[in-house]
Amino acid sequence: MILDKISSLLDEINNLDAKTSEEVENLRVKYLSKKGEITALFDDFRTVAPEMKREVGQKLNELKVSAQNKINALKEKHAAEAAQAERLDVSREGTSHEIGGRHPISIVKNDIIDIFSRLGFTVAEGPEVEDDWHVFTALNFPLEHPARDMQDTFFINTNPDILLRTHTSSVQVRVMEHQQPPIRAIFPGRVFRNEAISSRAHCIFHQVEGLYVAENVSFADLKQTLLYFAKEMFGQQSQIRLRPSYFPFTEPSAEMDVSCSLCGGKGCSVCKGTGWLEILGCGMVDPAVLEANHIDSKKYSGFAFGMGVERIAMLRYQIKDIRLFFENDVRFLKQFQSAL
Ligand code: 2U9
Repeated sequence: MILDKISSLLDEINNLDAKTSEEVENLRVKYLSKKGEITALFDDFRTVAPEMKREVGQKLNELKVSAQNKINALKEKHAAEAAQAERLDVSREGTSHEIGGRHPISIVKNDIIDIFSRLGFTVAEGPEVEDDWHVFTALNFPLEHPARDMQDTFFINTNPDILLRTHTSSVQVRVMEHQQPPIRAIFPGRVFRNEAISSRAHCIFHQVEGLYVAENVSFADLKQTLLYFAKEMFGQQSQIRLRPSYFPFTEPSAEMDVSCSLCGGKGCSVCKGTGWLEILGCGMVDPAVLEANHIDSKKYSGFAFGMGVERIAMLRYQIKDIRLFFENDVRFLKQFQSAL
C-alpha cells in the first residue's frame, strides 16, 4: 500500500545522517534523483484510486519536502564543517625556512667595492675567456714571460691566442679601448692560473684590481688611496708599508703590507713574528702600457693595484686553507650567514 510506503520512507528520512558530503550526495541520488525512491512513488501515484488521490498526493508532497529539507540540512552541516577545517589557526607555531647567506668571498669583495666606491671608483667587469692581447701583450708582458707558458696559463684547445684570464687587468685594457682619461675604476672578477692546488693556492681565485689614470697622478696619490683602503678594511689603527717589487705593467712597482691587526704589529703566529701582512701589489702604470692602449703618456699618468680576495678573506676570518672557499661545505658557509 502506497501510504505505508510513504510513512516508512518518512521515518527513514527523519533518521538520515551522513559522515561526509559525498554521503549526502549519495542520499540525494537514492531518494530524489530521476531514479530515486521518492521519484518512483510519484510514478506509482498515477495508479492510485481517484478517491485516494487527494490524501496520497498531500502525503507524497510532504515526504518530498521533508527529504529535500533533510538533505539540504545535511549539506549545510558538512559545508560548515569543511569551512571550519580550512580556517587558519593563527596560534599554531610556524615552520621556519632557512635562508641562505652570502659566500665569504662575496662579502669581502662587496666590502672592497664599497670602500673604493666612496673614493669615486666605478666598477667594470669583462670576459673570463680572453685573448693574448688583452691579458699579456697590451700589458707589456715580454714574449718569453713564463706566464705565457702552458705551465702557468690555461689555454683553450691549445690555441695560444685564446686563454682563461690570469688577472683582471684585461678588463682595464678593454676599458681603455673605449675611454680616454680620467679613468678611475676597480675590476672585480674570477681569474685562473695553472697551479697545483694546496692550502695556500688554488687554480681559480678572485681578484679586485684598480686603475686611476688622469693628469698628474702621483705615487703619493697611490699611497694615500691604499692607506685609506687598509684603514677601512682592517681598522683605523692600521698602518701600511710599501716594498719595492716588479710587475711588467707597472714602474715603479711595490708590494704593500698592512700592520697585523691581531697583534697590533708586535708579532704573532699569523704575521709570523714580523708584525706585517702582505695584502696587495701596486705601482705606477708603465708608460709603455699607456701608449699600447692609445693614451698619451706625456699628458697622463696613472697608478694601479691588484689584490686576491681569498687572501684578504683568509686574513679577516683567520681561515687557514683556501680550498674551503671552493668546497661549499654548509658547515663552513653557515658561519658567515650573519655577516651579510
Ligand atoms: C693596467 C695597468 C696596471 C694591476 C696590478 C698588481 C700590481 C698585483 C697581484 C696581487 C695578488 C695579483 O691576485 S694577485 O696574485 N696583483 O700585484 N696588479 S699592479 O696593474 C695594472 C693593471 C692594468 C692597465
